[in-house]
Amino acid sequence: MPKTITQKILEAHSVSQKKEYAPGQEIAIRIDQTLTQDATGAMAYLQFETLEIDLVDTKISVNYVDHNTLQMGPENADDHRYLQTIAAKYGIIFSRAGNGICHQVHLERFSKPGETLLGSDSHIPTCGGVGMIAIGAGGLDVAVAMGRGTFFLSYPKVIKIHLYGKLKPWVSAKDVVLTVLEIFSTRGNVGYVFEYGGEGVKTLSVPERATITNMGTECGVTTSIFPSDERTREFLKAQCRESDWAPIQADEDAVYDSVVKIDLGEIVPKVAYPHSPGNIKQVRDLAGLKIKQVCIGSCTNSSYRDLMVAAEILKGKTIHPDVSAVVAPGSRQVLLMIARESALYNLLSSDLRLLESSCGFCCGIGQSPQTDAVSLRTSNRNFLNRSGTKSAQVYLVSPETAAASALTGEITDPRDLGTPYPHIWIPDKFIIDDSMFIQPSERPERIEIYRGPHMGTVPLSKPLPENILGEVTIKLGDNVTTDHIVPAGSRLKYRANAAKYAEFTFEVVDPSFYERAATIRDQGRDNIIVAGLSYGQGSSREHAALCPMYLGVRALLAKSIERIHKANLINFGIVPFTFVNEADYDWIDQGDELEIPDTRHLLQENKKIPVFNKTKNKTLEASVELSEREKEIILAGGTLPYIKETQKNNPT
Ligand code: MIC
Ligand code: SF4
Repeated sequence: MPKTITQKILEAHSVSQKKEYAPGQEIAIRIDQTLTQDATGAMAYLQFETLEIDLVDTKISVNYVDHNTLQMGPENADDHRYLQTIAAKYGIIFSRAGNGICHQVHLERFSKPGETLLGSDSHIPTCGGVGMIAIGAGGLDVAVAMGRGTFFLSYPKVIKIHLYGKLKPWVSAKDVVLTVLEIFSTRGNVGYVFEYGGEGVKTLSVPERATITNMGTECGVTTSIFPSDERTREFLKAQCRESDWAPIQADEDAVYDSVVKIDLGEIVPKVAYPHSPGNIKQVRDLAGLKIKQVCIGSCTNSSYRDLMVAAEILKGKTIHPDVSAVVAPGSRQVLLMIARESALYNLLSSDLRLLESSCGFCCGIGQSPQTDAVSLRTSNRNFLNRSGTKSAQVYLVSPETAAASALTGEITDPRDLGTPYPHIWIPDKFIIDDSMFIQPSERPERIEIYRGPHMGTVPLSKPLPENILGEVTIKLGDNVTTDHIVPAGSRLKYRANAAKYAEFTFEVVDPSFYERAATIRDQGRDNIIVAGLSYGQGSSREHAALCPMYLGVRALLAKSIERIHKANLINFGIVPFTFVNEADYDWIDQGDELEIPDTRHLLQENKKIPVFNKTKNKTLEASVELSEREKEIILAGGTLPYIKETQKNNPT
């Protein structure tokens, strides 16, 4: 039977031994590579340690320090040392702070067509740019995959995005993915993979493809993937890794769930306006809006090509005096390359400030804009307060639009600059210097794990009770992101201490949530969250489930839930209910007393579950979509208690 690229790779990695694969069916796949980063890594490895495994069971596992390299206070530096000793002991490559953003570095140095990659970050699909199945997940799922080599996922439906034509000057990969977001929006895409194909693919280099697969995450798909072709070979060859290349194409008559055609030649510069990457307009529609800040970088747009293009646009000019502009190269390789060319000189002499090769501004670690400022960024997310300034208006654009606007001080369509579009020559060979990777120890038994004094323990949930009885502690609307649930930025340093970090749960939307939830928990009642559509968009941070669990949240009742977050809720024993009838959402208010009786039994029977709103004296219906395995996990109170239970019952 003819197959899509997605089907080929998934089926070749399946350990489920199915004769046929149907969308929605849970399968287990073999994971070749894993990736963690410091913001999610410390908690992931604390959980990994509880699995009591000697060495990772993957071909390659890499542990990056790239998010919080600013290190305000000792917490981050302590965590980084913890991560380094963990890596040395368990067979994991350690990428030191300064080596670059995990996705960019992994693409350059480890990505391999046809393999699978699982990582504790939502932008793992970046490596789909070389034809890998690269999936983001919560830290616990990655910990389990490192230990056991497998990962469970729902067999996806595949949408083909057929590209044809060629991008016009001043239009680049970011505009392509913003067009994809315009078509698909940030919700309603759970369970799908975007598979790119068509003649237009050839016109895009691997880093451009990676910009597109990176930001596909914002649509909520399982992953995005490109074929592996001569352009992929050219990229791997430049990285001195041609032997890692293998061709991968979809079969000619492969069947897709749907096909969407995009003419690259018709795309114009686009922008995502506040506060969602799904709010798309043409740059020209916003032209003239005064800006205060420009940030070029992040895992979406920080490749050699992106920075060279920005440098060429800025060459010999200076940025507008009202604009504060920064650039963060995606990797040390990119930084070394632009330093070797005169691009770094051009950037700096245009008055841009150089930041470390790290995530930094993208998740609010530094560069918070001034009050009410308009900030233009080449990153992938503009959620409320993510920049660290709640009143800031963050717009997401291409490097071309960012550089042009930095010069004029207002949002500017780069086509209107009136200068020729810079042609960037991509070298045949990049600078290869792997000295900032530290290989695992050859004597792991001698490694002692370093633990900083602030580090917490892994909180565990209890088995699901017969009845859930409690209060709606918070009622939220549509599109609640994990940035709303638990903040990044200056709070990121508490990620290894769930008890401390939990104090900031829902800080952005309701600073009194923590007190309320802790009081209800201490009274022995359950906390219940009610939400609208697409709850849990955005990042993979498992703390968005872990912290609510710590505060006694037992159930979520939403109109719909995003993939990674739903998996995280299950991992921490929170029941992910959805309304059978969405209109019932209006029958619940914050503070209402709810009773969900006989939950254990009804859940096992796959029955609709009655939710009695005692305050309104009204019964609503909820459902929970879980595989048999997930049901067991929820009943046990989460993945770690479930693993312990199964180990006790089947000691081998
Ligand atoms: C992000 O972009 O929000 C992050 C920070 O990289 C997260 C991971 C995290 O929350 O630590 C992600 O996208 O998964
Ligand atoms: Fe880092 Fe931003 Fe990419 Fe997340 S989205 S990995 S914070 S650069």
